[in-house]
Amino acid sequence: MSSVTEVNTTEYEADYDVVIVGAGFSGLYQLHRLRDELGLSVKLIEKADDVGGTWYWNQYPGAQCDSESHIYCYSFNEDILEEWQWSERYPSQPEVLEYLRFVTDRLDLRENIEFDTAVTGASFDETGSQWTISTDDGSEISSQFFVTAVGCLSEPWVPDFNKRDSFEGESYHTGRWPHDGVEFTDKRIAVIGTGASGIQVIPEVAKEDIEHLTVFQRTPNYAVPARDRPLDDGDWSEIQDNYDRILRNAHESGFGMPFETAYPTAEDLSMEEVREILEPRWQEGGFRFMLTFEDLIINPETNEKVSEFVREQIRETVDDSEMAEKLVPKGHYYATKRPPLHTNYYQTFNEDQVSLVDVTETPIERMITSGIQTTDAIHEFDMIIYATGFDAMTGTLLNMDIQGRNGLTLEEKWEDGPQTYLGLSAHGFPNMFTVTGPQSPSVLSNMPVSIEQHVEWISDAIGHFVDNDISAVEPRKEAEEAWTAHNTEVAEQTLYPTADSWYMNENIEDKPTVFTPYIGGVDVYHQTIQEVAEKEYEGFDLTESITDLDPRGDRPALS
Ligand code: NA7
Repeated sequence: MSSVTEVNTTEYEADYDVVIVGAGFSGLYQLHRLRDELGLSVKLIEKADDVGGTWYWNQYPGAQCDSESHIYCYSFNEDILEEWQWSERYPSQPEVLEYLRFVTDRLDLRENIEFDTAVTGASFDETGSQWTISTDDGSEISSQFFVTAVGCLSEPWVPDFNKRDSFEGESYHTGRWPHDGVEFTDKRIAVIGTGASGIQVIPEVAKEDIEHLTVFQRTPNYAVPARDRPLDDGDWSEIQDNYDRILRNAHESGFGMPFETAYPTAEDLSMEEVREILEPRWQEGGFRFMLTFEDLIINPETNEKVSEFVREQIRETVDDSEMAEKLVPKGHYYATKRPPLHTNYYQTFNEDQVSLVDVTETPIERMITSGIQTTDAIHEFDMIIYATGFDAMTGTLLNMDIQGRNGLTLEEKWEDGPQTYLGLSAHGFPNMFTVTGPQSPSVLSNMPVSIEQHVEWISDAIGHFVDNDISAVEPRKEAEEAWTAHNTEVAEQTLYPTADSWYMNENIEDKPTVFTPYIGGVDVYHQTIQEVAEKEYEGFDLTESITDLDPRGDRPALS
């Protein structure tokens, strides 16, 4: 059970009931739910000049969602589901952005969004049980609740290469791509990084009338063909006829996708039998391939067979055997780093104007005015594209200077890695909720499914607190410790911790090595957070507001 303390807050009227940060998938739905279903006063603050979040910033050529379009969408509104028709199996960045603009206008959300405004600080004032949020235009506003909807991969990361700024040509990060496009014609171009973004941008750049493309690869990836295709009216009516079932299955699955794993294990199968099973799934493409064997991510024997199958496909696709060997991943298990989908990625390396530098053999020594110097050569470029990823999961949250009770900063609290209760809240930070925060399924799921779970849970919780005159709500330290320990325990039963991935914070040197998302499954997770709500927010301390107590009276100590 939760415990309730009583305190007077009537003299501390906040500007808003809720301030939300971020106008991507999460923030938009959060705004709608709180404003239109609960009737609360809500302000949404967004750094960009439009909605879209990830899909606003990542406008590089080839940017596309790896989830299939009919499940990469909101499911909460029947009319929106009926009115919107996706054009491709996987939605490209422009189409997702258009969709989010459509939803924004359809729900009339713009009037509550302050664009072009970055949050520079947020601090919790204990006396009034409210947050003060500072922004880069010098303003401050207050709210009882503070909801971060800042995404998991929104803080671009550029490695600290020696003399990084000395390069005098053009340079771009995929996660901050210029919205008026980039001209590639006749240029010598470098792409650093072969994660999901690099794997999407590389074939698109190679298609252009360029002089040369050089890919700098540190870790080869296991990329599975997307097999994208247009969706016609026939496809669409089939989806519409089954939409309820498809979306229900997605919400009740482990990864937020409506595909069932077909086989329990490959442990006892020969490589020949594994090939027979995987071949049709490889031809079908997409994440269904990853979900072939149930124990893929816990059983090294199954994983090794699936990994070997992917290696065989790469060797078959790339003509030059030396190049193929460089592109074949050997040092980590399949899917322990984010498994990308691709369209013609490996085929690109058969083109004359494309070359590959393996930086584990010839590391980058420094950036120079004309390009990149490795241990064995000087490579001259007109343009460097950094596809080097993000300060994932915590980067944006920690850069917002969030201060909880007694001036404790989130940065101090998470010095050794995130500690949360349910990936939704943190002890010492009352009345703050994180949509798809660290230690929730987030990036290990089809994001809109996890986003809807969180937004609906947070909305119900805030509605309950408002209805019951709860002025402050904060998870207990023991509840948070138990959730953090559970996260680690579940992760340790899998192969994930064996890889140097951004799931493990390993892409950035100073970050603590810890598995950051929750791998217990979207379905299990949903049940857990629902039970917490049903038990009157078990694990939280609730502070009730009444008028006849001293506002500076007893408060739970920051332990
Ligand atoms: P990722 O998946 O973090 O990929 C970043 C890539 O950059 C990856 O190949 C890294 O190699 C590489 N990298 C990072 N630092 C260096 C240095 N110092 N030298 C060479 N190469 C480097 O980011 P993405 O943007 O591709 O994808 C992020 C998510 O966005 C994706 O999962 C989707 O959810 C959408 P490494 O593997 O670390 O050796």
